[in-house]
Amino acid sequence: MCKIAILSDAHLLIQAERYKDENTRSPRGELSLQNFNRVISQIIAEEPQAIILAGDMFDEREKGGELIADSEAAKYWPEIRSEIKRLMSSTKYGIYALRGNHDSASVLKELQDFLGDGFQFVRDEAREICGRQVYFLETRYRQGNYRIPDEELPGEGEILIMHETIPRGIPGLEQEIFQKLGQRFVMVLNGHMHHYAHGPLDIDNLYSLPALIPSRQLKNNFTVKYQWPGDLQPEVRNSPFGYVMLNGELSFRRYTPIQSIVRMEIKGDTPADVISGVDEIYSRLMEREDRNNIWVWISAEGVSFKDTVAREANKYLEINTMDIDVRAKKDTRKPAELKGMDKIISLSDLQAKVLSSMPWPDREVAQKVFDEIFTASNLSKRPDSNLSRYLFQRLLELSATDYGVSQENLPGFLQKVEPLWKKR
Ligand SMILES: [Mn+2]
Repeated sequence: MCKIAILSDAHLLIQAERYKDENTRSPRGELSLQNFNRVISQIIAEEPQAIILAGDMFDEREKGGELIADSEAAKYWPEIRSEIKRLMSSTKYGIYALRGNHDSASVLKELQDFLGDGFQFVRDEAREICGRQVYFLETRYRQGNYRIPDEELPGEGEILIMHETIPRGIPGLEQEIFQKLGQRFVMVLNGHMHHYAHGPLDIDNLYSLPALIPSRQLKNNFTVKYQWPGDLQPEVRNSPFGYVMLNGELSFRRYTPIQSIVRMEIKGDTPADVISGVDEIYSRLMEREDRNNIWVWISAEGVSFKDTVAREANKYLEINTMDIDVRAKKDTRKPAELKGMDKIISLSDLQAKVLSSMPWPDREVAQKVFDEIFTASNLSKRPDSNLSRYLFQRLLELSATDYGVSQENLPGFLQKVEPLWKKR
């Protein structure tokens, strides 16, 4: 039986985001390319006869129907493509690719046109690879809970490659569908989750695939973790990144990235607490020998705005802060009763529902609206025109700058619309 390497979720093209210079690549992007080259060499050294890409290897880069139109991504693309070619040429049967929820079909088609028969983009079809029947179920990913209609599910087969959310503590594709697929196939391999796991949802033949290398899409992966408050001794663990090799049995192959992936968990009661937590941990990071080679993700409780944390973190120029996640501290015990809703829903549930349905940067504005306007005390007031006017003004004040309106223009505008309230 022959060896197949299965790779997933490298998210190669999003490294390019937000770097304005037209000709040079960002240090982050360079590091990702280096990781990619190294992991490709590691895979080639194992001499697999075929390769399967289980989705989100590239990420979306399609504007107005054009291929890789984004000038940022274009700086990375030739090198990514040549590495894919190097990998393909090292194998007997080539590469078979599934589209993930972040991939655009045009990127995969372009690779197929460029690389020829050795690269096949497979959509809701089976292929025989190394004498095995492999079905590629194109992603149906949606936010929240979702199903795949029965008629779109494959019949029985040997190996299933898919890219959906496994609902473990988070909403996702209904468990029943995973169970059904687990009964129809000998082995089900699912990307998207970024963590290697055998038997999630108590389905013995279901495997969750790891992310190949670190990318902006971290999904709780880390190699070093700091928690504040605490003794600030970091928790260090083996790299969760890598791929799987199918050779009779399936096994996880670890890839150790060049940089350390640092996760910071800060729990404060107030924004000031959070800032001192950031300061204390960053001072520790500055003592590390690898300080120029770490990617930091911050998760902070006790503060409403990313900016508050970012301003502090950015004082440490040497440390590369990738992303910040904030959660205001709330009294979640009291359910808010909302007029006009048939169910009583707690304010924090309502907030979670609304925020998860919105894209950035709207989500950031909505967060402010929840912090400052949709408070339990405002919502329990009598809904008269005075309250409406107040909420309207606060909403404008909070969101104006996010939508490119200067705060200075607001008082004049509010004065102009004031008579309209009085007419009601
Ligand atoms: Mn995905």
